[in-house]
Amino acid sequence: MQDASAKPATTAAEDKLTDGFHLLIDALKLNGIDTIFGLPGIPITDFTRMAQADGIRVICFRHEQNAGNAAAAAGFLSGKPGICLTVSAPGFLNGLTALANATTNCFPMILISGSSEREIVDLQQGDYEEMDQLAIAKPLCKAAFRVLHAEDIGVGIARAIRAAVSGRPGGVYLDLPAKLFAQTMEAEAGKRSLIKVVDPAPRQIPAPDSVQRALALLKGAKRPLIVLGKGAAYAQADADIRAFVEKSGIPYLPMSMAKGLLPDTHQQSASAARSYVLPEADVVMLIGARLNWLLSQGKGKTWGGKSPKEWADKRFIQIDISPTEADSNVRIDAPVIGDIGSCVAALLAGMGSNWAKPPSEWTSAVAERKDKNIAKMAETLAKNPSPMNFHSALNVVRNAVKAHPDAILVNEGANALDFTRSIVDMYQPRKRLDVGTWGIMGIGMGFSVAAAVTTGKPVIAVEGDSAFGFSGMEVETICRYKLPVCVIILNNNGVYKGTDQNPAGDDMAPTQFVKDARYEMMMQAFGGVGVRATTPEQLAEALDEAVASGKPTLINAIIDESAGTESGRITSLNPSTAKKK
Ligand code: ADP
Ligand code: TZD
Repeated sequence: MQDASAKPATTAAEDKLTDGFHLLIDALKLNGIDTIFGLPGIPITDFTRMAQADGIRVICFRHEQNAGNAAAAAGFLSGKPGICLTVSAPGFLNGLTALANATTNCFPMILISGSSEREIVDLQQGDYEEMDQLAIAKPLCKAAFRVLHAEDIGVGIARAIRAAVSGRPGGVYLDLPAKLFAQTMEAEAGKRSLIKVVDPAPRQIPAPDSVQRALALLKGAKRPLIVLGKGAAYAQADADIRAFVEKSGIPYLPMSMAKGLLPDTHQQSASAARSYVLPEADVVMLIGARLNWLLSQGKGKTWGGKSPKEWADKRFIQIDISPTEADSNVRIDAPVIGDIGSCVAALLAGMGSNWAKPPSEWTSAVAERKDKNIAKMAETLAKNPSPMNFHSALNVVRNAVKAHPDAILVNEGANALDFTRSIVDMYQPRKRLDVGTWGIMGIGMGFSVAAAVTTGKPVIAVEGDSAFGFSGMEVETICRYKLPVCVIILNNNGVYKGTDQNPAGDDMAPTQFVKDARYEMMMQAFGGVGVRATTPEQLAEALDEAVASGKPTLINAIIDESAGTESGRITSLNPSTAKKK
């Protein structure tokens, strides 16, 4: 029986053809890509429909930057490149910030943008959304490609995947002119043109002598320290990393997105003694962490140097996949170049069975500092001031993450970031996503959507009220896809805090927002749950309910508007004027 409502039967000749739309879908599926984050419009709207019809999950956003951030986070969490799909010029530019941020953070993603007529763009004759996108993307990502012919789609996707995930991961741009989508070719030939990428991120085995050099240095150390960075979290070598740290007995510091690789409550964690271990250590082993600004470039007072730029008397071991990372700031005495999984496995094997733990003077001195600071923090967390402050609110989040260690914590803001990082312990790898290497605001809702879609676990997003504003419209996206995301806004009425005053007029100060803003109503507007919480009890009740129900929830947590300092812990990066009024 023929179904009268079925689409018109294709002719035999049409059956033998395929086109750009379908080759692109087939190429992505062939390579295990099952999700696209994007925003439709000319020339990609039909592509989103066809991809969805073909079983790819298409998650559409309200702004391309958030789709791009989602792709980047999906890339970090899964090790597969996250895909962001946008329209030409303005959509492309909106996605570009996320692509640049992904590259900076070493997250694999591919930004695929439709583009206008090449002939018109190149002669600058004024096409709809005219822009030379390839040229603009090139300096901001690892690689950029354009595909002009349908038979090259397979190669284009293969090159984009390899560039995104091999070596140091990063962002890739793929330019697809509108005409390409409708180009047809013989289906059989099309199929043969596709490439299933074999071993997209090949292991890079470290040179055995580099491993020996590193172990010798570590063995001779009196006050060794391990620093785990987000590269270590990305590498998905969790068991070996933990085994290596435990077998070595060396205190370790996790960078913010490496928290949870070993549980933050681990006895070797030196997080609570950071300002003691950095200057005191004599040998430091970096595993997937760069000596950039987040680590004071490896020099100066943070590291025990006497002046801001002085190199302290230290030896560094650096494990990284990028050979040019070593010596970028200070001398690296023992670079170990390879993928972290292979490097850590080689180190473990090389340690033998009777590795001596570090001297107990060192480990007990670290433990003493740490215990003192943890006790001090416990005292602060036990206080219950009115109005709430960062500590009393975040104590609630700390308990919730302890109860739900598989939940993913997304975090942005200034004080909201610094306090969350130090107060909320993480227990499992890759459960913390934050502002990363740039300290960028705006990742919040994109990362949350990706975390929920990629893992299916509950997501708790702790957001400064300013930070939330950069991607806040995506609460609609969260409601539309019914994602288990609970957004907590630590609302102090402004950027950093809400108490600045304009000394010269009626406008509010540059850092101030509308007072008592009802952010929770934004979530209610789209059918989610919105709660205004003024006490830790109210916050705890709403958060528990959100995690239990999995319903999209926004908690407007009202905190003391005078709480917070300018730029949080990086106040000193603000230039100050020498001119007196
Ligand atoms: P953090 O901000 O946590 O200190 P960074 O982003 O500065 O971390 O550093 C991450 C480092 O990890 C980068 O230098 C990158 O080259 C490296 N890296 C990423 N993935 C791997 C991997 N699979 N193997 C080895 N190194 C990696
Ligand atoms: N724009 C972008 C894209 N990134 C940035 N980092 C900033 C601006 C500057 N900035 C920060 O570095 S933190 C921050 C801004 C605007 C917001 C801080 O306020 P908040 O958090 O309300 O989010 P706290 O808890 O009140 O500090």
